[in-house]
Amino acid sequence: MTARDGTAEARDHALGPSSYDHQAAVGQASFERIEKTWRSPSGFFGWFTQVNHSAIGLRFIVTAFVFFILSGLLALAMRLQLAIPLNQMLSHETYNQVMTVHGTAMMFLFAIPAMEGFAIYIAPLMVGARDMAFPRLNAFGYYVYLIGGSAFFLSLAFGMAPDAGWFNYVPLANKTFSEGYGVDIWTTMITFIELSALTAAVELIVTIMKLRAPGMSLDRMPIFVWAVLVMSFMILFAMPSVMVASAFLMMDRLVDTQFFIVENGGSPLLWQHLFWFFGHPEVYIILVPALGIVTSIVVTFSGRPLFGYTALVLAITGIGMVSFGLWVHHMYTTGLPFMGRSFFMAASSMIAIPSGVQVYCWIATLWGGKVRFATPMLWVLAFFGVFIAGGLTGVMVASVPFDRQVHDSYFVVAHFHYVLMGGAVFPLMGAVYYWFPKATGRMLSEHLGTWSCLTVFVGFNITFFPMHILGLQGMPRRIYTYLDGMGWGDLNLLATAGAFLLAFGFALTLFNVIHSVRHGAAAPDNAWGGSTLEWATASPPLNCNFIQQPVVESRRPMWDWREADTRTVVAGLREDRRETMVTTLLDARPQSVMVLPGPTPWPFVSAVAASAGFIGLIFSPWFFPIGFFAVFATMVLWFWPRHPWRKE
Ligand code: HEM
Ligand SMILES: [Cu+2]
Repeated sequence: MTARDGTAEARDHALGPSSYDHQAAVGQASFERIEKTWRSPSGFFGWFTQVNHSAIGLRFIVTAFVFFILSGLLALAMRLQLAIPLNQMLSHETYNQVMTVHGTAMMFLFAIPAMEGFAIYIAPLMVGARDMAFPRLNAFGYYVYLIGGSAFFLSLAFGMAPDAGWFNYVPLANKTFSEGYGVDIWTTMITFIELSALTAAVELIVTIMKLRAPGMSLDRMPIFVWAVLVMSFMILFAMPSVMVASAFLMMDRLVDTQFFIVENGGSPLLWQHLFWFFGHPEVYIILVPALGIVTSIVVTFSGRPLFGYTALVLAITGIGMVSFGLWVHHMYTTGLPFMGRSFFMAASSMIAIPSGVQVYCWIATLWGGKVRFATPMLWVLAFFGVFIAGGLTGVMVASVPFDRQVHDSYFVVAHFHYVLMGGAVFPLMGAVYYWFPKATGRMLSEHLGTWSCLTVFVGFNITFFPMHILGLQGMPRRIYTYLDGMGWGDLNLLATAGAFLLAFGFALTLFNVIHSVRHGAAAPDNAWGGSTLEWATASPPLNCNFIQQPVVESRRPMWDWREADTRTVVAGLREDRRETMVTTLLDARPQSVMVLPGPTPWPFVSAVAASAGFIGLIFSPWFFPIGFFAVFATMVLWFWPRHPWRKE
């Protein structure tokens, strides 16, 4: 397919149509009517009623990055504590809490919601839809996440945070060994936050399958949208497993069931299976959309069509499926049968194949293009370096004999930070630089961005590379301090210094964002000369996304309209209510028109009721029925039929 695309076309991509005149397309009067129909209410109370995907998506992103900063500060506290032997800055109780909250929050409150946020913000734009399929459910999911995440961090402020690690193993997490409320807070909050992930997944799947603009058949979907689709299905299959696990544990602790208690026939290994059946795919739930981000950036900045579209789609889907067959590699040391371990060892190594295919496609795309090294591309280059290093140590620990040596040592801490920072944080930073102009209508400073990327890259390697060596020297993970004579002091001090450089690098981007929101240079509609539809709307996007939904004729509509914006559009949607096209699953042929609901406070009220129930559950099982009825009551009000158009 790539041969046909040819590179001649690709070589000279101009920056797209500088600005499509959205107003002239429909005329001033219609433009204002449509924008009024789709407008989000403003003001304090208005904020609680907003449902547009761009509003909710942006909130997910901002909230996730706030949790990233908080968890990052906890990481700095840990690094300070570990800088020198026999340090007494943090007590061992505090260290355990800080470590657990850092790990849990980074995974559940930062990485996944940040990916969901970009998916919710960008995917509907990319498929040319006017909003998501269930805008109110979307708002509900956000409030659940916000309240659950905040309660989780508050527990740390009250010194009652969970302290059994992010995978919360039993028997350590049983009532016998973990008294107090910490573990209960963990189990309820996890269940709670997963609820928000599930709602996001459902909406994304339906939006991508049914609301694509006419002509965007499955094989014209941007890779980012494919990645979001795969991520959403993975969430759907993986999350229930950890929800079941934490519900069991909650019941063990609250009403004395015996799922995990050995003396009464329960099984601690059951926890590990249920947790890792979710936990391994979780890593790929984070990684897969990141691969989509990387692909978007690679295509735009190489200025040529993607090499190997089909191969990339198959690789991403393949990674999604294979990742459900790897979970036991976290349990090599639990005494499982030899055959079982061998199977999972083979499967774990196999994941390197689709990963390799992707790297090959990216390199080939860059190779044939004329690469522009703007900031989003720099973050992607950093991603290549870090992520590939993490992948290599991954293949090492996938092997049973090697893993038995380094299990629970700092080698593993180094490995998973290379994968998670490489696979999630670097692409997310790229995404921030790439889509900031779209979301705000302003450019970020390239100068600050370059320095930020460089410092983060160097700081990251100084922090985490030494941990490989510490691990091989035998330093176990999850210890709050170590003896002088172990010889681990120098490398730990180096790692701590690196962590501060790393933090400084992130601070540069934070400053860049805060400054540029107001003072950045104005961004055109298509700020980077991208090929996909999010660049076809204004920057920031119109309330209705597209004043007229475009009709898609290839994989790169924006490049088709490069010379002159000759877009074909959908006409005839009503202006006085929120309408968007519904199309067929495979070919995206027009099928019907969907009317989307507008602003309402009920998702917020419902989320508060659900939160009260969940948080109460930590203290008494009676909150289960109370919460249930409260949520039910708010849902009745939420779904009360009051659509004005029914009267017509
Ligand atoms: C920003 C820089 C970061 C630093 C300096 C850092 C540092 C640390 C440290 C010192 C530990 C404790 C190791 C131990 O005592 O065993 C840790 C654990 C962990 N970190 Fe990070 N980290 C960072 C970013 C991240 C990110 C971005 C993620 C995930 C997206 C993450 C996920 C985890 C997890 C899952 C654990 C394990 C917690 C546990 O053992 O239960 N970290 N990190
Ligand atoms: Cu795994």
